[in-house]
Amino acid sequence: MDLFDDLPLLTDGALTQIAPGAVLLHGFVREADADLLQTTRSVVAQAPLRHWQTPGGYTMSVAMSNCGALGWVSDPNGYRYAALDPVSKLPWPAMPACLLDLAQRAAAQAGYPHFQPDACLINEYVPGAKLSMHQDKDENDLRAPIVSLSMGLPAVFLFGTPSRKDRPQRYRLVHGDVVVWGGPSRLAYHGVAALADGDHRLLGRRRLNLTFRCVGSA
Ligand code: MD3
Ligand code: FE
Repeated sequence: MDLFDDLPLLTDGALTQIAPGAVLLHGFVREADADLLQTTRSVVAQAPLRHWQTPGGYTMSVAMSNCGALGWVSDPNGYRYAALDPVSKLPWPAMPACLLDLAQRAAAQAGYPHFQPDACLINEYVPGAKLSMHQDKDENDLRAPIVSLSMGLPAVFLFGTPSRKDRPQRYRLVHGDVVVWGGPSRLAYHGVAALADGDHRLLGRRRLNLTFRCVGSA
């Protein structure tokens, strides 16, 4: 009998159910990480990362860009999905095939075989950057999951419930992890704690997070 039989295997390829409908695929990107990163760099070369203003009048510490038909943006009038980058007035870069493929394979592995994302939000964190607790509910089809890919420095992810009052659980998300958030977890409150400093072999003092979404039309 193996003493470690009942401990979760947090190795690449392992899968952890973190909540009903939320599945963490440890190290899902495997050796494709440098290619995915290069592809992400080519997207942000066309659509620069920006610090949006929130409706509350704050400047976000996380810098954001998008690829795909629609992109998430914010200004003092509110949050929305838009087909054009409001600064350049250009369409967002198309979603690169390798990113779409990764998101679809992850969704299928988590039990969502027909995932067709039309938006990919790219978040860049530097040490100290954080994302306050929020729900993602501006998408029209809430039956579709959101797929997230973490790259670079590790982050402490705060994962609550659909009720704002419940205290969040904390999870560490590391380079190469993919999480699929659907079903009962789709409207959970969540956020990211202030990024701790560090030095990642590919990204230096940064974390990138990509979230793939089905926004659809209203
Ligand atoms: C759980 N981004 O962009 S990804 C966001 O690490 C966002 O940049 C975080 O929250 C980040 O909106 C978290 C994981 C994530 C994304 C969407 C979710 C978790 C989610 C939607 C519902 C529940
Ligand atoms: Fe979110």
